[in-house]
Amino acid sequence: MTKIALITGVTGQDGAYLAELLLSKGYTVHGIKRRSSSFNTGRIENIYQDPHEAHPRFILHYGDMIDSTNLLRIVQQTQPDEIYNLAAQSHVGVSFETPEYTADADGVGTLRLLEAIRILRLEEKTRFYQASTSELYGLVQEVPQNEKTPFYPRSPYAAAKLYAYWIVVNYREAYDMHASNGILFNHESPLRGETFVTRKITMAVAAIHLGRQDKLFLGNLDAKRDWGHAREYVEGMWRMLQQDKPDDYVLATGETTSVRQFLEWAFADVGIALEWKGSGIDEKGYDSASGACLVEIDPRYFRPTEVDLLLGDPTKARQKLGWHHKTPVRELAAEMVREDIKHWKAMNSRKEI
Ligand code: NDP
Ligand code: GDR
Repeated sequence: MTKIALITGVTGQDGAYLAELLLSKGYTVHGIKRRSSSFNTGRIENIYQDPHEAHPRFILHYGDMIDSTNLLRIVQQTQPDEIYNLAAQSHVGVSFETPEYTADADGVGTLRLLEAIRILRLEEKTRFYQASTSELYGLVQEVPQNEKTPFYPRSPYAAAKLYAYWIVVNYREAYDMHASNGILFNHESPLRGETFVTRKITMAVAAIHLGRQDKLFLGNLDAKRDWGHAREYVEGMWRMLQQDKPDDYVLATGETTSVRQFLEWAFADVGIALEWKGSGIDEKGYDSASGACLVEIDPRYFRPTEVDLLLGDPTKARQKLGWHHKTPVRELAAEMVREDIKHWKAMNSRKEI
């Protein structure tokens, strides 16, 4: 029997990779996309299927995590074997600007989906994956961070995801649901949203290299993150739902890198060695060959409360799921720069038409 999956957040980075993975495994994949006045399906163009085709295996539904009846109806119509809840206002910085919306979409939205499963009496049929996050660890309590490390959220985003994490655990225990939290550390790719720091850097470096942009403004360069490749992390999500028993797992690389280091690598990939002068918000990065100023600090990108250091311990996922990351962060940075150079070149040729 063909398995049926429902993915919320299918138009995002992880949704796109996961939909592709599940289609390759023979699933019928339903995805929820938001109504938008501008195009928001760019990442899933390659797997899009015309709804007029006979028996499409990739089907999109309009929906929103803040609309209970809509979610209930989609779950009822699709009768999924697996739900992957990836939809979220996922930007930590933006969550300080939109805290109530973030709580609704990321926190209560998760509850709405779990309730849909319960109301429709699908507890025995439907397995549930929750996109939990290393942001739950927030203020450093211990490193490396594993499934037993205490949480200390440092943003409205992390607080909303903390609620989602615990409501998943509670529904698993209260109603015997197959519901699992993937506590994923940062994962990036050429499909990464353009305002997250890695992609912001690689797009700017590619644009500077091609003469389209002069410099880049960033916030805290000293934050450290455990960065892996998104394509590998969605495989881990799927593996969690193939286990006999639900559980919570950390997916991480076990290595941490500063924003500054990632930035230096990205510039090195276009042949530029950065030289730093000044300190604090007056620190600037220069092209050591030409002397041009390429990086400045803009305090607007500082967060009211920051997460300084994330470093995950993926031992449990390795032992129980047989999952491990493959792409080192240095290679990831190089791939993203390469793809962004192609991206800007394609934009150029589109302009010429
Ligand atoms: P993205 O921001 O790329 O994608 C988020 C998706 O959620 C998009 O499809 C977006 O739609 C959708 N969405 C946002 N708000 C709503 C809403 N109210 N109703 C319905 N859909 C909504 O995130 P990622 O793919 O990077 O991450 C996927 C999930 O994993 C998120 O929940 C994120 O918080 C979590 N996570 C991500 C990590 C990472 O490093 N990438 C690490 C740990 C957890 P649209 O395209 O229209 O904006
Ligand atoms: P993060 O990712 O907050 O870890 O959340 P992001 O790339 O936004 O920030 C990482 C670190 O870089 C610092 N930083 C900047 N960040 C952004 N966005 N823009 C800047 O200009 C900038 N300058 C410095 C940040 O302060 C931070 O320390 C991501 C999201 O995908 C979440 O949804 C997910 O849960 C976590 O990863 C794990």
